Amino acid sequence: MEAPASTLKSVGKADVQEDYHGSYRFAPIEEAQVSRAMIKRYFDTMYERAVSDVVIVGAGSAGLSCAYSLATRRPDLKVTIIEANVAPGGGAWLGGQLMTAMVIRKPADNFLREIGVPYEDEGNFVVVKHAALFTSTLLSRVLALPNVVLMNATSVEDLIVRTDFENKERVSGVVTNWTLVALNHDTQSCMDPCTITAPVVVSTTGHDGPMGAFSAKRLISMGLNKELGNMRGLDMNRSEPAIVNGTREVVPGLVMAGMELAEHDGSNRMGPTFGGMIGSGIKAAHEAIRMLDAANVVMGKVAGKVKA
Ligand code: 48N
Repeated sequence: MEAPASTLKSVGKADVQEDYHGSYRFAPIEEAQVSRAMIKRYFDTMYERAVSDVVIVGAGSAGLSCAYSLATRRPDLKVTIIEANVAPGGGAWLGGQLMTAMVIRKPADNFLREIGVPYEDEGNFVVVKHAALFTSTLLSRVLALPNVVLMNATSVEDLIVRTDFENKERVSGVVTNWTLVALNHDTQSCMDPCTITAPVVVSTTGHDGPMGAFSAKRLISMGLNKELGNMRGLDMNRSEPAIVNGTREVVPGLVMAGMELAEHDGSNRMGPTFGGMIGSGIKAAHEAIRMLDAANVVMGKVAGKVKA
C-alpha cells in the first residue's frame, strides 16, 4: 500500500503527522499537563457535586436506565452516579450463564429504540445480539449527557439521614469513599469518608452480595426497616412487573429499584431477562422527579412562594 499524501499539519507550535509508514508524529506534551488535566477536572467535579439534586447508587442496568431517563427529562438536575466497580454496567455485560445474547420482554424494547440499540424481534420479546451492545450504548448515552457525572471505583459506605421538619427520618445524601479504601478498612487505621448531599437518593445496588443490596441492608441496621424481604425464587412473569410496579420511595428521600428492590420487598427474581431493570430504572426516574417537585412545593410554601 503506497504512502498517502503527507498528513503533516501544524498544531500550535508543533507539527503532527498521522502516518503509518514510520513517520507518525505527536504534538509534544509535559507530564505535568496530563496530571493537571485529570486532577483539575476530577476535583472540580467532586467539589461541585458535593451537593447534587439526585444521587444514583449503582451503575447497573437499573441505575443507568434511571440516569438516562431522569437526566434527559430534567436537564436542569445535577445527577451524580456512584459506582463501586472500576467498570460500570453491573450484571448487564452478559445474558444468562455467561452467554452473550440479552433478552428483553416487550414493551421494554421501546427503550432500546430510544437509545438506538438494534435487536431481533421475536414477537413477545426482543434479543440484543450481545448484552455489551446494550450496556455500552446505554453507558455512552448517559455519559454524553451534560448534567450527569459518574464516579466509578467509588463506594457508598453509608447514607446521610436527617430528621426533617415533619420529624421524619429522611435520607438526604450518601457517604462515599474510594472502593479500594472501603475494602481495606480492616487493614489500615481509620480512613474516613466524604459526603454528597442530595434531596433524593436512588439505590440500585443489585442482588445481596459483598457490595449489593447496600441500602436495603443499611436501612435495617439503622432501624429504618425491620428485615430484608429476601428475594423469592425465579418466576419471570411474576417478577418483572412486581419490580417495575413496586419501584418507589421506600423511606423518605430514598427510592429503591432493580434487583435491590427484590431483596427489600422479597419479590421473585427473573433470571436473564432485563426489561424489568429498564422499567424499574425509568419508574425510579419518575419517582425522583415527583419527590423533587413535591419538595419544591413544600419549600415554596415554607418560603411563602407557592400559594397553599
Ligand atoms: O446489575 P446490578 O447488580 O443491579 P441492577 O438491579 O441494576 O440489575 C440487576 C440485573 O443485572 C440482574 O441481576 C438480572 C436481571 N438478573 C436477575 C436475577 O434474577 O438473577 O448493578 C448494581 C451495581 C453494580 O455495578 C455494583 O458494583 C454497584 O451497583 N454497587 C455499588 N455502587 C456503589 N456503592 C455501593 N455500596 C454499591 N453496591 C453495589
